[in-house]
Amino acid sequence: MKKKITILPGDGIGKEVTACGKKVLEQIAECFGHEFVFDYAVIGHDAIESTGDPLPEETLTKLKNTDAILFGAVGHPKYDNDPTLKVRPEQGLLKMRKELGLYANLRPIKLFDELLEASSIKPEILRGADILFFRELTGDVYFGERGRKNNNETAYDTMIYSKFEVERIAHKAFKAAQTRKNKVTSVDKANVLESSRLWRAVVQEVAKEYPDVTVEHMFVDAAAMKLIQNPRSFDVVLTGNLFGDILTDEASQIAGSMGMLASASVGDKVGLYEPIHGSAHDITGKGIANPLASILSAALLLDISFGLKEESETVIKAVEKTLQEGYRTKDIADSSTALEKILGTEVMGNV
Ligand code: GGG
Repeated sequence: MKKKITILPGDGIGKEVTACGKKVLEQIAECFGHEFVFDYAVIGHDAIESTGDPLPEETLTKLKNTDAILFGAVGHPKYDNDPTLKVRPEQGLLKMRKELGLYANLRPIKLFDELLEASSIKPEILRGADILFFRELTGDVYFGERGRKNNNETAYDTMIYSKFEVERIAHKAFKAAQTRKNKVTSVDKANVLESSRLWRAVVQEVAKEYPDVTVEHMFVDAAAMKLIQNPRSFDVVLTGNLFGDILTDEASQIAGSMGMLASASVGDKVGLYEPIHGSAHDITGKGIANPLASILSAALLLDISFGLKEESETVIKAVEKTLQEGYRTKDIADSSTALEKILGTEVMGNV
């Protein structure tokens, strides 16, 4: 199979982890006789520095003409405490999702047995937890009207959803549930928010087309609690952009660390694969970033965009074997782990 993959390293540790994801893809191509052609593009802070634009036109053109995208992260600490900076790295990410129609963000939360002790949650609660989040990605407060008024003393962001936006991601979530445990938990805040009442009504309508799937509706505050209290009670979780952003960071504790969580953003065209973590400038350049989220994102890319199931499974098994061999980065090491075994690109050797 011949395919073009565009690498979008972005900022901070995005560069380090996508380099590892790319090496694993190269290894897979060699082992299975595929030809993957790679090219690069800039986004985020790096792109602002070089072009003034967090998503330059040249990048967008490349992304519209590729078979799949392996993305790292965007962000830079200089923007965190300076509201006067109007052009921000995250705008590149949001614009890319909108322009490429990437409305469904799949975030699998699966704990490798080897990491049972790495989590702050008790092993007996965690064992066997396996959740697939569907986070809506192109609506909600991220794209609603926002601004300032009253002489800049009042700020607002609008939570907004339209029926078609909820429908299309709900169908994806229900279809995925049919291949798993036939259960969808739809998370909203329908006791307070009008956009959530629409969300719930639309999900109830879509659910009628999937009589074999059990659907439950849960308020986001209750879901946040239940995720930690009883993670095994979830199968597919369907939720909006903001709630999904927050809940999946929380759910990373089920998998041991943010450094373990991969994601796939899909819509009607090209697929984009990225770790859920950000640019982590505090650890950039130290060689201690966990590359597994990027490597597992590469596994999702092989499966979802290229339909290469065996190749994808090979990557996941290589990650498993590497963990069994005792390799760890700091974020997943418990007190009993031999820290001299540092997780770098060992996964490649196990492919
Ligand atoms: N790889 C994920 C990433 O770069 N996250 C930084 C960020 O700005 N995230 C906002 C979001 O995912 O909506």
